[in-house]
Amino acid sequence: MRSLSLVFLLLAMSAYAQTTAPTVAEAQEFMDKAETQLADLSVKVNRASWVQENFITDDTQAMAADAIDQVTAVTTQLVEQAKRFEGLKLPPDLSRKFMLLKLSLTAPAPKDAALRREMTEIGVSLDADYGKGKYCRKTGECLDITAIEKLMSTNRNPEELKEVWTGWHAIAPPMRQRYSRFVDLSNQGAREIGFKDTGALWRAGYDMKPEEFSADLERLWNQVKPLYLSLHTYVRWKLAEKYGPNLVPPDGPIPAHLLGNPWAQEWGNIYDLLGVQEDKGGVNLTELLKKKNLDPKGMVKYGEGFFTSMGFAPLPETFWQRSLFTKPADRDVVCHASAWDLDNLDDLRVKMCIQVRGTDFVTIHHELGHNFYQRAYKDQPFLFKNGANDGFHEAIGDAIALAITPEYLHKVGLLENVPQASNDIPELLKQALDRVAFLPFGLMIDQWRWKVFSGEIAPADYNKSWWALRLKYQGVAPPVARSEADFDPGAKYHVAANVPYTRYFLAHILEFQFYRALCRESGYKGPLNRCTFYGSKEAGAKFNKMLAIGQSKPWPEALEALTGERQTDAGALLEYFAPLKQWLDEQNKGKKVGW
Ligand code: X8Z
Ligand code: ZN
Repeated sequence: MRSLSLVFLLLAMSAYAQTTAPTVAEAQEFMDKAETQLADLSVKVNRASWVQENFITDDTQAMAADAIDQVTAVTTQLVEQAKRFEGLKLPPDLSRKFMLLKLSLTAPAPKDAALRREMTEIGVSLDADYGKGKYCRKTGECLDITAIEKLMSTNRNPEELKEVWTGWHAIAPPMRQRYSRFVDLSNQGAREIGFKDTGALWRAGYDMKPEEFSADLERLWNQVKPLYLSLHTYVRWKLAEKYGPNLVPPDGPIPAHLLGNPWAQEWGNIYDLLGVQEDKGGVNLTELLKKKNLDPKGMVKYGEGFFTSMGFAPLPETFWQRSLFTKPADRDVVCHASAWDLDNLDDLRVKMCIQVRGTDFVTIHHELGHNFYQRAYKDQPFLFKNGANDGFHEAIGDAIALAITPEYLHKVGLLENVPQASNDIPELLKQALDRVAFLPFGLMIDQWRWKVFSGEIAPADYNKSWWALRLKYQGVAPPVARSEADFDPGAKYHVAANVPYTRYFLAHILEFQFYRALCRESGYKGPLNRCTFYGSKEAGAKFNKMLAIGQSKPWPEALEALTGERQTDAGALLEYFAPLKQWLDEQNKGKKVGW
């Protein structure tokens, strides 16, 4: 009898707890438990995904899907339970955690377990299909994406380029149905937790209203657009000289297969076609690396050396044991470069199929930027272990890579003689081909995806709208007629793998802001493009201040900690390229701008 009344009492108490207003203490307790649980599950997902991306098989796919399904289920449930605390006045840190919890799934899932599982399996299968993607030529030779990128960087035969471009894009049509189902399922999940759609959830991660964020992007794009147009005009003119006006119309878009890259996203590989006279030996990074006989691991060592020179601790021994630096010959892996933090503490790794060439040297610094960021915020609570916003995470290593100047290369023994700074136009052009050409590409991918998620772009228009945006922002066109039998977005890793992309647009602006601030901190005076802060402990300490904040504060505070500025702003980028802009406009006189 007594025990029965105790049960009633307990039941009554718990019903009371559910119906009465929750307290801040309860919210705190809920969040502490949630963070412990999520941290634990994240390690399992990391391990399963690491194995899946390093050994793509049906089994590893199923195992990764299990782990992702589990963390998705738990997060969805926590978000649901967290509704109880809505409207409660919480301390800023705690309230921020509730917000971040809601945004933590890139693909929010329906509550229905079968639908959630279906979505997860589609997600993993698209990522795997991209990783396995190959184009087999008539000769029987099969090219994976690493080989295709390599070929497209140096081959200048338009017919072959067209063949390979078309071949790579043929990996994607089988993804189309699954992608559109994935969009529907994820949208359902987003709506169930109070967002209009998954794109709206993505846009909510910038400490401002989603509409304000869209407006901010427009402002930034308008800041850099004149520079992009000048570059586009010059490159189109030189390509028209090389390939003839039938292939490259002097007043139209540039065919996307001629820009040295499968997606026409970075154009540095066609630098040699631009007819720029290099006086007193420009710096060819690929040659320097080869001359030094560097292997992939040796290249990563240089990257680490830059960070340690600024006062960051060396990478742990396990980084060197567990990372993947070269493409294994005997199995499928996702070669698209990535940086990992398996245990949210010290188990840092990169996974990258490194080739000994300049662009990979830059990408290594990019990836290490992620790793050093991860370590700098490792003492934050779980939900704050992230970049101030996702653009910050992408910009850290890029800011370091900007400091790979001739002076730096000389200091570390890779370059004998430092060329005069008097004519840096060739170097600036080389940089712009990668970093400025990228800007409209970095913007258009999510302009497409946000509309896909909102339903403004229907599945029947996926490809048409993709190319309309490619034309609008980049001024590029497909080399062969496209139709809705194609699914060209799926031939880009981040679409297949559902990785938001606006982060890279932001990063390409932020990296110059970070770079300029680090230069100032190191005491550098002189033209911005010649600054390196290699060895500057002052710059390192200031950098670390921003990095250690992680996502614990709204991003303007993190930005201020390093730069003193609270707005993302392209001023530093424009300052860096000012001499080039002037030069391009002189060259372009009389040429049509735009398409
Ligand atoms: O995906 C990446 C990194 C990994 S986070 C290699 N990037 C974007 C891309 O390759 O499309 C870096 C620049 C843009
Ligand atoms: Zn990255």
